[in-house]
Amino acid sequence: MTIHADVVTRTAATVLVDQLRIQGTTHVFCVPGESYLPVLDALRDSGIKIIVCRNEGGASMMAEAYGKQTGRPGICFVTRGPGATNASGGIHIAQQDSTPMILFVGQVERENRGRDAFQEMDYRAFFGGLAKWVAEVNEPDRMAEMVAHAFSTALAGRQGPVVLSLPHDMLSLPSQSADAPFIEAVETAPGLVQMAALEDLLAESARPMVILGGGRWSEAALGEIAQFAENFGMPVCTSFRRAHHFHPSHSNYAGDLGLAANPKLVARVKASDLVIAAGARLSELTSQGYTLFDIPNPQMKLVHAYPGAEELGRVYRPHLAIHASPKAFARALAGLKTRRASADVTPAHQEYLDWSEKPMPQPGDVNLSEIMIWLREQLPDDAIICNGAGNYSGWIHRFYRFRRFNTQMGTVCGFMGYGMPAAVAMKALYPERTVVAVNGDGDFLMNGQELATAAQYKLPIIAVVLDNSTLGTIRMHQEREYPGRVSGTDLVNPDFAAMARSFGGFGASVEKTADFAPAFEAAEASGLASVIHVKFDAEGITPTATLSGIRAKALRT
Ligand SMILES: Cc1ncc(C[n+]2csc(CCOP(=O)(O)OP(=O)(O)O)c2C)c(N)n1
Repeated sequence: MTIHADVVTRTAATVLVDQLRIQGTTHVFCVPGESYLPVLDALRDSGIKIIVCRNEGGASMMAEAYGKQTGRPGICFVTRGPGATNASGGIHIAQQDSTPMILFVGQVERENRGRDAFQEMDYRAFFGGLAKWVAEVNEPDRMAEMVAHAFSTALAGRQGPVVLSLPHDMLSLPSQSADAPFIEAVETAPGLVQMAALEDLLAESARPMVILGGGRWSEAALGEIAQFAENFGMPVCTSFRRAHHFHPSHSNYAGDLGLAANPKLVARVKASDLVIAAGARLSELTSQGYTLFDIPNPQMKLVHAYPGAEELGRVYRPHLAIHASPKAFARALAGLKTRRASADVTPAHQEYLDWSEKPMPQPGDVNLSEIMIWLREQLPDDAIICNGAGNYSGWIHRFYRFRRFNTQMGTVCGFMGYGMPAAVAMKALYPERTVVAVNGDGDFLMNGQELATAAQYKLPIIAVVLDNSTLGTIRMHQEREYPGRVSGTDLVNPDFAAMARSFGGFGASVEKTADFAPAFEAAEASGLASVIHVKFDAEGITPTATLSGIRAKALRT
C-alpha cells in the first residue's frame, strides 16, 4: 500500500478514502446522500468497490457481515437523520455480536449545527449506548487521525461498532493530515501465572468442558484449540451461532449451545466440574437464559478467557479470569503439557450425532429437517449459510453442519432480516463460493429489497424463503401464553418466486420436500440471484413441537 505523497493537495474526503485503502478496505456498503458527495467522488477512483444498497438497514448489515467474516471493520456510509436512523440495525448487531464496523454518517454544515437543521441529528446521543465510540470530524486536518482511531477502537478488546459523523462542508476542505499506517488488533496474551493456575485446574478436573465462541478467531487458532481438546480429552461445544468454530465430525465435538439446544448437552455442561469459556461472552442465549451457571458463583470452576477485561465477571464470577485474545489464548493452550489421563469424549460426541443425524417427522408435505440434511450433504464445505431470526433457524442449527470456519453467518442478537444483506456481502467477497440465505417469510421481507442489490451486482445468491404464513416464533409464544388467541401474528404473503423473477432473478416454488432438490439445482444452474419459495405447514412450529400440541398443553395448565 503506497501512502499518498502529496498530503497538501488532498481534501478531507480524499484523506478519508486513502485511509480506508491503507486499512485494507475492499468494499464499502452505502445508500448515497448529498451530505457526503465528496466521499462518493473520492471513492470513484479508489479501487474500493461500492455496493449501493436499497435501504440503510441492509447496508449496515452488509458492513457488519463483512466485519464478522473478515475480522476487519466493515464500512458503511449513510446520509444524515434518515440514513443514520435506518442504519441503526447493523450497529445494534455489531454491538451485541462484538463485530468491528465503522458507520460514517453525513452531517449538516458546521455553521448550521444546533439549529435543528434539515435532517440534523445528535449522533452521540442517538448511538451513544450502542457504539464503542461516536465522534464528529470537525477539523479536516484531523481526518486520518480520527479514522485511524475509529479502526483501532473497533478492533480493540471486545470488538464493536464506531460511528463517525462528517459535516458536509468539512469534507471538501483541503487537509494537511498525514496518513496513518495499517492497524492490527492488539493481541493480549495470558500471563504465565494464569496458565499455571489453569494447568492445576485441568489436572484436578474429572468432567471438563470447553465452550468456544465470540469473534477474533482464525482457522489456525481454532486448530490449536482442537489439538488442546484432543490432548486433554475435553468435549468442546460452541456458543450460539458460532457452530463453525469446531468441526462437527471431530470426535471432541459435543454440539452447539444455542436456542433449543440438545438437552443432553445442557445437562452435560451443568454437571461439568470445569468449564473453559474461550472467547465466548456467555450471553443470554448461550447460557440458556442465564440458567446454565449459578449467578454470581457458578457451580463448577469457571475459567473465562476473553479479549475485553470488562466482560470478565460481568455476570458470573470466574474462578480464573484470563484477559486474553482468542488467538493468544489458543497459542498458550497448545503449549500445555497434559497431566491427566485423557477422558473418553465419545459419549458427548455421540449425543450430538444422535441429536442431529436423522430427520424428524413433521406435519404437512414439507419436511425442513430433510431439506437441511440434503443441503448438508450437497453443499461444499466452504458454502456460507446466512440467516436472520425465526423458529426456522432451529432446523439449520440442529441439522446443518458447518464444516469450515466462518461459514455460519447469523446474528447472536437474533435480528430478523439479516440473511439477505449478509448473503449479498458474502457473495461480493467470495464470488466463487456457494452462498445461501435461509429466511423465514416474515424475516425475508425485512430486507428482501436487497435482492435488487444482488441482481444489480450479478451476485447469484440463493435465497430460501421458508413460508408458514405466520410470524411463527411469536405465534409459538402466543400459543403458550394465550392459547388459541391468535393476534397480530398471521401473514398474507406474496408469490416470492414471481418477485424474484420480477427482480431479474430466478424463482421457484416448493410445496413438497422432493421438489426442493431440483429447485435448488435449477437455481444454481440459472447463475442468477434466486429465490426458492418453500411453503410449509405452520403446525410443525419447531423440530419437536406442534402448534396444537403447545396450545393443548397450555389449556391443560
Ligand atoms: C428486527 C426484528 N423484529 C422483530 C423481532 C421479533 N421476532 C423474532 S422471531 C419473529 C418472527 C419470525 O417470523 P418468520 O420470519 O416468519 O419465521 P418463523 O418464526 O415463522 O420461522 C419476530 C417477529 C426480531 N427478532 N427482529
